[in-house]
Amino acid sequence: MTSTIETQAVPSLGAGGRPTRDVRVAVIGSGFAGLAMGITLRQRGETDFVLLERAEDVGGTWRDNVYPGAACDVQSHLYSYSFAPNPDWGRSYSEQPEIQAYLQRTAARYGVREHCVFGADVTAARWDDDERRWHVTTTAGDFRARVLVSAAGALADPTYPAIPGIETFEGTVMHSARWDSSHDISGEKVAVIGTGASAIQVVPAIQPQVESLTVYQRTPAWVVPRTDHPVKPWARRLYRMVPGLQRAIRGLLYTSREFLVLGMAKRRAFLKPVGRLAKAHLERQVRDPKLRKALTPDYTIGCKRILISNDYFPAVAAPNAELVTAGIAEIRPRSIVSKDGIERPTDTLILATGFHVTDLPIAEKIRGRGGRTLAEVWEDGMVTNRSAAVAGFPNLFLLVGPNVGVGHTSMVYMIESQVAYVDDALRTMETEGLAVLETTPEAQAAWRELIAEKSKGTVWLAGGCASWYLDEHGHNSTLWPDFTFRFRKLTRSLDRENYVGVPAGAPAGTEEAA
Ligand code: N01
Repeated sequence: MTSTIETQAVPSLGAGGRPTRDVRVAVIGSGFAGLAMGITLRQRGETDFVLLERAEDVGGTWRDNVYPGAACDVQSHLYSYSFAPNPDWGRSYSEQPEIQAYLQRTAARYGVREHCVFGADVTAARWDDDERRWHVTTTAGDFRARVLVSAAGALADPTYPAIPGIETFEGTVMHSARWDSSHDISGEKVAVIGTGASAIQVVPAIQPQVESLTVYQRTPAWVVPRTDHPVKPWARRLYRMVPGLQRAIRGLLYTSREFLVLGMAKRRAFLKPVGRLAKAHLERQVRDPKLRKALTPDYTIGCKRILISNDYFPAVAAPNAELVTAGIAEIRPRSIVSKDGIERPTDTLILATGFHVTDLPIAEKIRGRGGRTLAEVWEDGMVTNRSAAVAGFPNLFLLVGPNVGVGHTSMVYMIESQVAYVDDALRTMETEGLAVLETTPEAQAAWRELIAEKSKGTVWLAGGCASWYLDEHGHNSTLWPDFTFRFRKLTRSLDRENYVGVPAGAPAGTEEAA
């Protein structure tokens, strides 16, 4: 791409008079989504872009989540880029180090690493109507970009529970996504708060090493068996020799997982066999009826993420482990007191309490036309056109934002769909010579309506659970509530009719008139 989006050599100074680097495209984040965007830009010859990364390495959530047992619960043949298959996956469900190494390798192989600005935490991004550019302030300098792509991720910023006294705790506190590998928990009295996807991986990984393990459960999870196995060397050789085989397996995995959507979003009766599988798994693994009852959810399977594990229940049932369901009354400097009045001495407290998903912190930092932040515009719920663009925020595209989440399949599929859409938007700007591309409020309203319509009667809304899939108003603002191939179809190319474009060179103020 030689002259995609209007570029003018306007010298500028950023906040505090600091020099500003001009780029065509600034991408926030270098996880799966940011890297995919960077790779796509590179592949079409664009070199004038940066990936602003607050950490010192690529990888996003796979760089950050280094807790013991961290692994993917989607098979690697599917949970990887379609354009970069890896015949050498060591297991069917890869562990965090292998996925992180894959991302590092892929970033280097596609020449994206050199576009990363590490240590660049985006503190503010402001649209300037006169310049028709984004001013992006980071901890590693200021940038001015024609187009801003937020790939900051939904599982990026941990949530810390507001439990009385938590700030007085004198032992070690670690969020699962901020694991301190230098801290040795061997022989300690350890408490884990949470029973989500992260907790059920960390619990069995640490249970054999600690003196005692207390799991504080607010809501039990439905857990199904994990069919994980090492990939034999001959199979890896075969994948290398016959790449089509890996593609075929990917296709099979994708198709079989889409069947879950039938039960989750169309007809809940289809979830019954999955529920029976989970129940049988629990009955097989937990003999104690009291513990089994405490671990049995009272909501429809699929309402919260279905978890996969073969070793979570045995770990909770181990002699050194205890499941506490009474709720936490308070945390004291060296102990935790549950609501039934029992005080348990605690050396290390692990918070497997999830992430800011429905209140994305990046939304507080991005200011569109008129100076309002995305968070302010989204006060009544996150609204977008096609989960990618927001009216009043010209030349901004979101990846892994509202209503692209999936609980049943690979997020990478959704990311690739979104990147193709943004890529088409950039091409449109190039071919039409546009300086500004902005979606309309009408398109947003229609997308919101579509999501609400598709969400009606789904297990996420009607399954009888509370989950981070729903926002504070009870709206589904996180999940794509249909087959993922339908999302891909709807975002295959830019819906140009839903955008207002301002040609390069048009006088200032044209935006409002358009
Ligand atoms: O977080 P969660 P997670 N007091 O929000 C509990 C992805 N992921 O990090 O259910 C007591 O799911 C909360 O209780 P409740 C995946 O998309 C993927 O585990 O709200 N408890 C819940 O049990 C996943 O969905 C992989 O009642 C409190 C837990 O903390 C997402 O990350 C692996 C509490 C939070 O569960 C998040 O998973 C790991 C409080 N104040 C994660 N606050 C893959 O394999 C919260 N809880 C791809």
